Amino acid sequence: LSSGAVVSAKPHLSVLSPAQADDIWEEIEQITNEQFKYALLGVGEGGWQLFNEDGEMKMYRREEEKDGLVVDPLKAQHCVRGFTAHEMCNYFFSPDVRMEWEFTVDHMKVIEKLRDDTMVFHQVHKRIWPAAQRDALFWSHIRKGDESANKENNASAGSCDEKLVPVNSWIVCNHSVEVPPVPLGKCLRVILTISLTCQTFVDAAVANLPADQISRDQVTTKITYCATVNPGGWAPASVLRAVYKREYPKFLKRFTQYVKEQTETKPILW
Ligand code: 16C
Repeated sequence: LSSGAVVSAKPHLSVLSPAQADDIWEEIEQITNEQFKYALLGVGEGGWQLFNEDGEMKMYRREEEKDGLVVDPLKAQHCVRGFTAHEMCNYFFSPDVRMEWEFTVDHMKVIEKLRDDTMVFHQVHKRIWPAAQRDALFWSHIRKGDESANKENNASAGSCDEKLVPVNSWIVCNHSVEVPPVPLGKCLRVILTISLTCQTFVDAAVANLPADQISRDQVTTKITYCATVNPGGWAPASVLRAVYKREYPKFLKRFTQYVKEQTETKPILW
């Protein structure tokens, strides 16, 4: 763990009523499906502007404001060799490793574990002067993508090498909740919808081999990271856009590198 990090990965007692849990499940189903489709739409339509490019990594945004606050949606695409969609999504979802790669968080806690694949997190983020400190309360859900999406997106490896064959896809979706209630303290609460959608491809030359005969350097994952974050209260637009511009590329580069290092000596998790 990074020094000074306070992590609590163990939830306390279940604090959601059955009715609240039902509402969350309904929302999880709807938002996760929506985010999956939204990610696979790519950036061809929707007025996306490229604002950062670094090798295969491309970041797009749309300038948007709501009630005078900057809420620019972001869509980032990346293509990385050496690990699978399942591996990337597991590391993004797991509270046990979050503080090893997530440097915008001061401390986090699992508030509720609804199931192994679904938790409610509370995170207090680092403060950016002169704005007030932010926290976030959100459900996080991991699941395997619809098989048909792999076939439909056969041609959409995008900037990845054309001679790739789709294998599977995974998504982690994070979305703000209001329950169970967590006091604000000194923070303003951001409202977020963030998804990480990953598609595993293998080199066409090995596509017919059994999985255990395929090596890491024959595996490519196409990553689509989508984020819409409402800052939840006043912050200067110039500061916000500067933070976006700096933090998103930093996060995606650091996180993909982290997953590469973590997986390189382990058996492949398809
Ligand atoms: O998706 C990411 N991480 C996930 C696991 O933590 C999760 C995160 C959600 C929180 C995203 C926004 C929280 C507000 C951050 C406040 C600023 C921290 C910067 C500290 C710099 C030292 O889905 C990866 C997240 C990647 C980074 C996101 C940066 C977004 C900036 C949004 C600005 C909001 C208000 C800031 C007020 C000045």
